[in-house]
Amino acid sequence: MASRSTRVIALFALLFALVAAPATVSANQAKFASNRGSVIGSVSLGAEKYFTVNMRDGSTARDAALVANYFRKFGLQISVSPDNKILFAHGTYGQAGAAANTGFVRVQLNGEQFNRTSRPETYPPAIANRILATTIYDGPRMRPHNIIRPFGILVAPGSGYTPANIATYYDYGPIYSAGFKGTGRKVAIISCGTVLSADVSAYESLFSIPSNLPTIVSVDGGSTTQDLEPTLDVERIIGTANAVKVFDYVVPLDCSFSHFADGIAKVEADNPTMHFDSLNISYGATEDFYDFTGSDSLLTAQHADLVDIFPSCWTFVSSGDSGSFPSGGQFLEDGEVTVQYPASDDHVIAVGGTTASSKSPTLITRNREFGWGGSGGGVSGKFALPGWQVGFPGLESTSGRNVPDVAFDSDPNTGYEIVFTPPGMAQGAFIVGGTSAAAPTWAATFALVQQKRVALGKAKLGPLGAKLYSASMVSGNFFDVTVGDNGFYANKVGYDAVTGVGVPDAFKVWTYLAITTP
Ligand SMILES: [Ca+2]
Repeated sequence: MASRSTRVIALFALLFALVAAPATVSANQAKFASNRGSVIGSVSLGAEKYFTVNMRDGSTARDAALVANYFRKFGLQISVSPDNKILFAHGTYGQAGAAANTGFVRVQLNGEQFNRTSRPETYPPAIANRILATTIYDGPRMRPHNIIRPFGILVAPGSGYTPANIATYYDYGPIYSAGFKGTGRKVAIISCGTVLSADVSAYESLFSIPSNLPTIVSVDGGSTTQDLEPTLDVERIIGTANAVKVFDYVVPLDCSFSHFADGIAKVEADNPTMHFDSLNISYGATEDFYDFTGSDSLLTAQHADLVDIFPSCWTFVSSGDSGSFPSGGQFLEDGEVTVQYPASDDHVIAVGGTTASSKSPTLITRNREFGWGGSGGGVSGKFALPGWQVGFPGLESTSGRNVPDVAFDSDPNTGYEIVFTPPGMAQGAFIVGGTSAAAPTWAATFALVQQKRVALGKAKLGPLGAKLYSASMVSGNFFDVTVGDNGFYANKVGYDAVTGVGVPDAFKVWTYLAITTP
């Protein structure tokens, strides 16, 4: 473990610019000419290829076997999820292309290179009728939602918030004092790249957390290269709930839409036996980008997996770090206002961000907490209001899904102290923010709720979305963020598309969800 004095700050900070372009709120519904990118090369037919196949609703074991056998005829290895809803395929691009009657090309779009199908997939009718979507099209990259503190502006401790600081600021102390730290609960995360045990151990040592290392689950070949995102996720989860068990579903470092969707599929396939309390996703992509690049099937596949995980496991998704505008490189037209997927899915809790400033770097108590300019938020062009938003006052839209639902500190200028070893460099402590820090904190908080409910002999909480919104109507449960904006949308009294219903008084929300709620 490097000492605090060897901390490396902003060494490879993501250069991040919020472009305050004129906004057009109707842009979500605009019809964009699809742009499938410029072809820059071919894809080797012998190259290794993983993908998943989502079966249509109501599929039986017989249906799954029929489709599995179809793909096997082309030499692909197929395994079927226990619920017969997903097939996991492994083989080559040549085999995948032959089965789907398509080919593959390497394309470049907005400076990003990826593999795509050369024409739409087609199957014999008996197969096509049973398939909902596949992840054969690799697609562009999902974006992680973390940012290393760029300037060292001190509205928080100089080394970023520690777990104890956050416990003080957001009132977790009484939960911990009552003996609830996540024992027996499980949280899954999906990440591109892995987390090093040495970093987690050093973090635990730094903050006197008992040893609790994550379990790594490799998906699509996985990756052994460490990355900041899962490191932040794991350390935020165990920093919030020391004893919760984290399962990191690691997909390849390229972070393609396809690999990421396969990660969600694997969590769905495992959940009936693992019984996860929550799933954290700290990645996203501009919602319209799926249409734009012709990769809608990849959104369809992710959505189907999230629906099947819900509500036995609640998914918490970071809303994005580019405010109400598209994520980096995934712009569609100047000034477009958009949200990111999967935060915009109607079966997840979308988590936005605040700037949680303290009285001073050493006096950790709320000074001002306002909406963080980077907090993703707005109105989905793809998903209607989830049930828990129907009829709720103050929404930006009464037809489209409003993003986010809740928030937590995310401004890298406050930031969290995280231990990480950048590839090829020494281990150090970093100050990291982004809505990626907020989503895992909420996922861990929900695990604390379920732990208390189980201890009381209650059923695990199902209708979380509705209960969070009703909790926010009870004075004191949430701090309503009323100052700030994320570019297009402004904070206001009540719900806003920057911070949702606000940030929690953790003990009061925990009490409401675990004890007050039957
Ligand atoms: Ca508000």
